[in-house]
Order: sequence, then C-alpha cells, then structure tokens
Amino acid sequence: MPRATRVAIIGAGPAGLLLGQLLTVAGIDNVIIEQRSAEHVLGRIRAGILESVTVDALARAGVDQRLRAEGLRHHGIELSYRGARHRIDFHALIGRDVTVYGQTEVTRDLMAARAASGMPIVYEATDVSLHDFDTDRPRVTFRHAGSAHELACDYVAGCDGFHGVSRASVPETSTRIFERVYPFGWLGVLSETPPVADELIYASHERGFALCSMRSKTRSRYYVQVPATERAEAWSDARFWDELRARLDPAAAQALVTGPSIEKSIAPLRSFVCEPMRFGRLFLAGDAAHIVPPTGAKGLNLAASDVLYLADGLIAQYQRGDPAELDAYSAKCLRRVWKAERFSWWMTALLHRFPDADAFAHRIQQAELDYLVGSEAACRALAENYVGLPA
Ligand code: FAS
Ligand code: PHB
Repeated sequence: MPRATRVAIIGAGPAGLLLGQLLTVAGIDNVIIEQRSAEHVLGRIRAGILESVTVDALARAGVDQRLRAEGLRHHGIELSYRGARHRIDFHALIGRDVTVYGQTEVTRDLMAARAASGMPIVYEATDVSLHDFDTDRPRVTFRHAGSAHELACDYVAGCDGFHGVSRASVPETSTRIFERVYPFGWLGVLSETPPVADELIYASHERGFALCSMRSKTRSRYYVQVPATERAEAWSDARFWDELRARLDPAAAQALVTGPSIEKSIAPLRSFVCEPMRFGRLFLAGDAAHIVPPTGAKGLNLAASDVLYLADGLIAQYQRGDPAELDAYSAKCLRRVWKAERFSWWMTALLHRFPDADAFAHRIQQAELDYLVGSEAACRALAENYVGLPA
C-alpha cells in the first residue's frame, strides 16, 4: 500500500474508476479507495444510456472495445400516452444518437483496465476519512484488512456518491444545497427477455409513469413509478408485469414478453446540487455533487463529464504547472449540471403522475405532450438534451 500519491480518489463507481483510468493513461499516479467489494459495486443495476460525450471519454480512457462491439446505437426514443406511441427521431432532428450499454458493463470494463494497469485500488476500506484538504498537503486515512493506513496526496477526488464521506467532510457553511425530493420512486426489474421494442418507450399514464429499456437484444430493463414509501418486496413478478402492461399502449402491451426478474429494486427520485464542487484540494465529481431523477438518463453521463473536466485540470496542473482549468472546474461542471438538472426535472414533470396534481395540472401535462409531439422545434429541443449537450 503506497503511503503517498498524487491524487487520492474516493469511490470506485463510474466516476472514480474513469478518473483513475484517465489519470493513469496520462501518467499521473493515483490510488482509488472503495468501501465495498468489487462484486458489490458490480452488482448494482443502474444506468443504461450513454451520451456520445461519455462514449468518447471511455475511448480516451482506452476502455471502449467491448462498448463498440456490444453497445446498441439508438437513433430515437418513443413517447407513449393516450394509447399511442410517438417517435422522437434524434437522427433526423439533430443527426446524433445515444448508446445503450449498461453502467454495470462500463464499471466492469473500467475495473479490468484498473487491474491491468497495476495502479492501486483498495476495496472494502473502512473508516475512510479526509484531512487537511484546505491545505496543500491533504491526507486520507482508512482501515483495510485490519490495519490503519494514511495516504498523503496533492489532491482528493470525492467520487463517493450521494451518501459518501467527501461532501460530508465539507463544513455545511461552505456549501449551498439545492434539492427537490419527489413523492415517488422507480421500481425496476431486469429480465432475460427480449425488449418490447427496438428503442426505449417512455410511457405517461394515469396510473403512473413506466419505462421500457434494455441492456441487450436479450436482456430488458423495465421501470414503473411507485409511491416513495413502496417496498420492492411487496411486488411479485406477476404484479409488476400486470402494472407495466396496464401503463403501456395496446401494441406494446401485446408485444411485452415477460419472464422471471433477475433483479428488482426501487430507486428514489431526487434533484440535488451541491455548490461549489471544489473545496481547496478536494474536488467533488458525479453523484457526490449532484443527483438527477433518472428520467433524462443523465446521472452517469454527468459523472463522466465532471471527471473529464477534472482529469484535464489535473493534467494541465501536473504537465504544464497551469492551475487555470482546476480553478475553473466547479463553474464549468455546474453550467452543464444545471442544464441536465433542468432537463431531468422537465422530463420527470412531463411524464409522472404527481399525487397532489389537480385536474388542471393533468390537462397541462396532456397539452405539453400534445404540443411536444406536434412540434419539430420542441422535439429537437428534447433530442439535443437527451443525446447530451456539448461538454
Ligand atoms: P456511485 O454512487 O455510482 O459510486 C460511488 C462509489 O463510492 C460507490 O461504489 C460507493 O460504494 C463508494 N463509496 C461511498 N462512500 C464511500 C466511502 N466513505 N469511502 C469509500 N468509498 C465510498 N442514472 C442513470 O442515468 N439512469 C438510471 O437508470 C439510474 N438509476 C439509478 C439507480 C440507483 C438506485 C441509483 C443510486 C442511481 C441511479 N442512477 C441512474 C444514477 C447513477 O447511475 C449515478 O449517476 C452513477 O452511479 C454516478 O456514479 P458515481 O458518481 O461514480 O457514484
Ligand atoms: C435504464 O436503461 O436503466 C434507463 C434508461 C433510460 C433512463 C433511465 C434508465 O432514462
């Protein structure tokens, strides 16, 4: 275990692993410290849609081989409401697309690259604690395999997610928090069944939102909106499939192939931003700094753009002694973060049933959908946000 490194990275999710790989490729020593096991990290079923910015970042990190071979290029999505489906054709509208490739596979590819690089990664670390990041000699202490460790570093990258230690280590008086907690979550099911359609279907229904996604041509990922108080254990597979079918248009309901769930979990929905994203020698990236409701498929993609900016800033500092990009990091991230927060909030408000919404609110939702599917300009706006704004 090294006692010193240039960059200490807290968290081995997509943000921490991608940052570690970008720095390693640039010849900058770094250590990743993760509290869970690699198996646990890989067992999380999360995002499924990659923007081209994320695909390019993975290519720059040298981990895009399997993604290029197995990822599915999607040229659009469909919106289902009032019994009909309406396609948003990204290709025709803006000439760009997205890639379907599960976060689990991104994590697997990055973990393999980390192992091949020989750069240190510590799994199952406990009592991870950040020290002196308001000085030029920050330290990270932690326990591993029964021993206490201290890691001196130049910089700390807080890539430890919403519940991590990094943001929690910053005095509350130094942060400004912006938050919306939604009164519902997403009950998700993974199944070895062929997807119901070639592209994703986002469904708005009086019973609630539903999403038909996929991981491959033989593995599907489905979600239904449920109350925030709901528990996954209360949902048998049969109950889930019946509810999903009830929220889809007749053609999709008819085409749905059901099967045993191989994963079932509920994700809470919230919008959250911590400003700023830098505190002396500590930089927050990914879910450690911001959360979006998954409706806009932005969470993983924002983590990637944060990490791209941070890697570029650290490379400029080490290779040219130029601190300017590090100094601009927080403002640059937040400009992109807030645009993604807006889009994710808008997609969530457009497609979900809010328990306190009255008849007027429901009519406004329907009118918004009718206007959207009838306006090329509105569809183009959705398309350019969904495929990802420029980094
Ligand atoms: P992550 O949370 O992925 O990784 C943080 C890592 O830090 C974890 O491995 C954690 O174990 C570790 N850690 C935490 N505390 C630590 C400590 N004290 N010391 C060391 N390590 C520590 N996004 C989408 O785009 N689409 C989706 O459908 C979607 N579904 C989601 C479902 C759920 C349940 C959740 C929680 C998120 C979902 N997201 C989705 C968002 C998700 O994909 C995140 O944006 C993405 O995982 C962000 O990656 P990281 O920033 O690396 O954070
Ligand atoms: C997924 O496949 O998990 C997924 C896809 C699109 C979203 C959210 C989740 O908006």
